[in-house]
Amino acid sequence: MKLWYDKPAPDWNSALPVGCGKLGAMVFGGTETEQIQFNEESVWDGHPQECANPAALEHLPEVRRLIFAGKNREAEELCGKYLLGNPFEIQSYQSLGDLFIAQSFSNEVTEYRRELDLETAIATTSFVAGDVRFTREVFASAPDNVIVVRLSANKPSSVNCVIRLTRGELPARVGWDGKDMFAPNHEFRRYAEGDDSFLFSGQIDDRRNGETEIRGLRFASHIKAGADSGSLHVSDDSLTIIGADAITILLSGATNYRDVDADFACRQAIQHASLKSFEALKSAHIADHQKYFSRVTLNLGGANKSETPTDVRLQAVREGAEDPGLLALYFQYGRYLLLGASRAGTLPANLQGIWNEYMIAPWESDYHTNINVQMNYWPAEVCALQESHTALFDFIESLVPSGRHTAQVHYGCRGSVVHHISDIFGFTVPADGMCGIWPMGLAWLCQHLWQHYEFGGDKVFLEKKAYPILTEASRFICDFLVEGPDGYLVTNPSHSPENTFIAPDGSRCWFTYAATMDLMIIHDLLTHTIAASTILNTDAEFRAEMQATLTRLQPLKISPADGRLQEWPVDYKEPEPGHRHISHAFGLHPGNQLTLRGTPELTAALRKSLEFRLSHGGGHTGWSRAWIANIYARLEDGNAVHHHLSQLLAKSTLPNLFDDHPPMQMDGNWGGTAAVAEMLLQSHAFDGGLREIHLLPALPAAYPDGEVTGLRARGGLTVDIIWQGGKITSARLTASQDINFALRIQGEVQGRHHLSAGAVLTL
Ligand code: FUC
Repeated sequence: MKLWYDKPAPDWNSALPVGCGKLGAMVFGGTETEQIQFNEESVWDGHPQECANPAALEHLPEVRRLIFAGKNREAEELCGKYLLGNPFEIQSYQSLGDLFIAQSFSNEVTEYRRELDLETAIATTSFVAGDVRFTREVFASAPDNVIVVRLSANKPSSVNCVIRLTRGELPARVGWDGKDMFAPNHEFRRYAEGDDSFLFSGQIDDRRNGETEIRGLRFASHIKAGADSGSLHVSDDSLTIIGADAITILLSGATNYRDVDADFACRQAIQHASLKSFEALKSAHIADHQKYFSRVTLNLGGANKSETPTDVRLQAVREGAEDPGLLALYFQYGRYLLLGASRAGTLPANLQGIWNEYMIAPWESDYHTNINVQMNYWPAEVCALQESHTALFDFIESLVPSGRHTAQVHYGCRGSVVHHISDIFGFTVPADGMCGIWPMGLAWLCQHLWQHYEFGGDKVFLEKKAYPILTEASRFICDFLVEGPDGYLVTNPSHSPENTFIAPDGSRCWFTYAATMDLMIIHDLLTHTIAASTILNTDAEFRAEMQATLTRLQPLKISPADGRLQEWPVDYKEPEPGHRHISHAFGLHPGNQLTLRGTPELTAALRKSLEFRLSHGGGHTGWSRAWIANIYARLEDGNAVHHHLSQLLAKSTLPNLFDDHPPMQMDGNWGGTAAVAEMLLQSHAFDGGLREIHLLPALPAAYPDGEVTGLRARGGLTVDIIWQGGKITSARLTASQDINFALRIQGEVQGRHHLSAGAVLTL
């Protein structure tokens, strides 16, 4: 389980990531110049501020009236003028800095190799210069909250180097879209501390619109080098080491986001870690990583190509080769990346996970809630990284108070609302243009809270964490819905994420009422909130209100013209028929309102919509392709899953196996990982009211032999499966709680089963 290369990384998209949820780093593996670009999760431009816009509520009735009157274009003009937040933008997540290690060799470098071992979470670069083998190991330690870099050689006194720490020095890294943004917006100083440490410390200058006060976060990074023998000299901008047997460099990063002094936090982390030997740091790191990572194993068969460099394997897949081992590696890499970007107690994974080289990143490297941040966590439960999922829950909870304010100011509604983008400062208002006027973010995010309960069965979590948020989101929805032209309850204004339609007057429009995805998300949310209030035996009155609301919700529609599931309540023409968002698939995946056997007609109609999208060039972004693979898994079409996962690797994957939107965006990695799990195990459906556990629901012909262990199913099951010649040969289901379930294997019903907590079913 290694990514490996026989050359240093020519660029960031080839560098190798390490991370521990709070800190992340990209290792380039250069020989004479090693570059380690690093991140700390809270280095964000911006600050908490009032963004709600009172004009919104004033104009909402007129917007609604115009939309119901079919005057979509006029409504849109009002939306653009009055419904957005003020301000309606967020600032970017930023790189914290770069560590450079310069070494010079008089001899040619040979036997070069750099690799990332997913089992130890260590990036290693090694090469020979003259008669000395040099090795560098880099890891991000969750237990010790530092990045550790170890330089060693197989001959004593051979390690000589100069270490520098910089921030925002590389102009090309400042603005991703070519904008002329060369000066990083920070106040910044670097200095030596003691005789073995070096640091920088500063503040993000977030002044905009003539503001005078700097309210950006303070940030810091410290390094401390410990040389085994040799000499160490520190100046105001570098550390020089001469004649060491080996060196251990500890790198920390922090901001004052959580009300601690950034410098103090860095100093403390370094002091604590420097009490340990390198070996002790390394073994604590490996044990911590393996506690989570080794829960799941996967073998998809195929030839063993581990002797071939990863970029060469990827190139072969681009040229049409089959490489099941590379997909298995990609799957485990997705798990590795989620552990690297998200741990209990950290901020959740953003658009780039935690790895970002820019000061102004693509889409600010933010939290998009109309697919992206959710996709990040699709693999979390099924792939046994449920602790990482909790970072998302804390974040959702942190948005509730600001969302409550937005719900009131913008819509005059109870409850709480989140629109389509957010940052770490509680941003919940509509932003970023028309697509921002989408009040479904919190409602969708609630699915994750519910799923965590479904998989793990933790009632305390349901009561204390999930339910209060579910009710906030549901209250907002109950108030936001209005009666539509057919007497049903509908959302208004409404749009299908990022997609437009042709209105009857020929204009291209965003807004209508009751876009299908809204209806599906609302169905999902209210169904789960009702279930939760029943399980917790609470809020009977509100439960009745939600039940009544659900009954009156506008039904989904199939186009009389062509049998596709409609994306909007009116069968509008589409200016972009291959659009990347397939929002009306929500009910099938990630939701479960539609299932292959439970709602055959709607599901068949959705399949038609999907095929239409694909025949018009759909699936062109990484995350979109990954979603399509998940949808086909729910349609139990294994060969289509295989096709789209192969396309994901071939067309939307960078040399370091990061997802390529383009540009790099990590949701596709996690969507792809979830799709692999989804082809092997599903537990979202019900059969006659009983939870259905489906083994190998969508096994592609391309993987006739394989084995998976440790996947999780809803209802508290851990599942191991072995298959040969395309057929299951054995399976083991271990229950963590009492469960009654219907078993299905490769499409065929296999009876009903009961397992008590701790019991095992062997097939
Ligand atoms: C959504 C998508 C884009 C991109 C952005 C970050 O807006 O439509 O493709 O992924 O998020």
